[in-house]
Amino acid sequence: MRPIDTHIQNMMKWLTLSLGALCIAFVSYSLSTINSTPTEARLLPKHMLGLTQWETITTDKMEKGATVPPHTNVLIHIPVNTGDIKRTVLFGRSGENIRYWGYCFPEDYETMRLMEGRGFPGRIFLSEKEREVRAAEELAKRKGIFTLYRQEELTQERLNETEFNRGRVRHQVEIIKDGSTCYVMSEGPLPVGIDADGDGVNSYIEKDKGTDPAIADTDGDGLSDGIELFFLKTSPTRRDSDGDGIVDGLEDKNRNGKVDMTETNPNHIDSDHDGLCDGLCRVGSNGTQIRGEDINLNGIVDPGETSPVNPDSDGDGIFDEQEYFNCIMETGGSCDYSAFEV
Ligand SMILES: [Ca+2]
Ligand SMILES: [Ca+2]
Ligand SMILES: [Ca+2]
Ligand SMILES: [Ca+2]
Repeated sequence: MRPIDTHIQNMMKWLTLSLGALCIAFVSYSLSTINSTPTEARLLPKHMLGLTQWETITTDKMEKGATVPPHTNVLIHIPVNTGDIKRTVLFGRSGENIRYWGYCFPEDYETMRLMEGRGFPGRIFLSEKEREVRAAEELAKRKGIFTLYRQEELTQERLNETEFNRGRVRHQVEIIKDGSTCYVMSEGPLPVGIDADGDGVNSYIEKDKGTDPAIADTDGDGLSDGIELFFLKTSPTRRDSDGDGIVDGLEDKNRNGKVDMTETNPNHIDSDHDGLCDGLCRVGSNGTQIRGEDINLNGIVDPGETSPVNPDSDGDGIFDEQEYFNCIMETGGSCDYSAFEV
């Protein structure tokens, strides 16, 4: 690793560990120089300027989607009138694996100036990973202290209680207002952008995944792009992700992004593992037969259909697929859903 990289990484670590004090330094500095210098210069104390690279993500870039580079001081300008955005959406839900932290200022510096007397005017945010690491550091510190001096008080409860949780870092923000200017420092690249259609997917990820940033449900299957991408892991551009004939929105009926007990799995053609697919699937050696459970593909168990979430729909101890074969034996083949045969 080049010395400059090591230096930047050390800086990153230092910045992270000194978050609270540093933010206050930033703000004091910014308030003292309002209107006389560029924003970048206002947000860092003089002695730190030039040590780490700066990059600004403009409102234009935010609309199209951009990447926050790692180990860089990044300023992002969130466009006005685009609606408040969750931190997790703004940074593309990458915070569970990547340490990042930052803070946002109100749209206008006048508001900030008015808030000056009432403590820190910016709002701090931390990624999930950052919180986890901080909590672990606090825990390690606490364990050390208790082991040496207060071993008798080392209960599980005390171990779980961290200084961090008791408010060492205050004013954490999860909803970021449009028009805000935010500073962010990250250990890894972050996909960043606005969420114009409110589907929980930012403009960078919409571009990356080929979904429409102006339509919340790109494939029109009843599930938003965000539910599909982040929760169900189904395709946001294909209505029937698993190809069993039932569209994703009829499989996750209550559209909560989870496969509940009474729902079929939109990523598995045979949810109850009884050998018959949830809707209708091509079977047989040449794929000319069509067989399944919800044969009219409406997401409801109608008379004449077996349940795609119960391998033994009538509870007689014989699995549905066997019942199907029994039916063929008894009727000479009229269970073959010939109406659907191709
Ligand atoms: Ca979106
Ligand atoms: Ca969809
Ligand atoms: Ca399906
Ligand atoms: Ca089945």
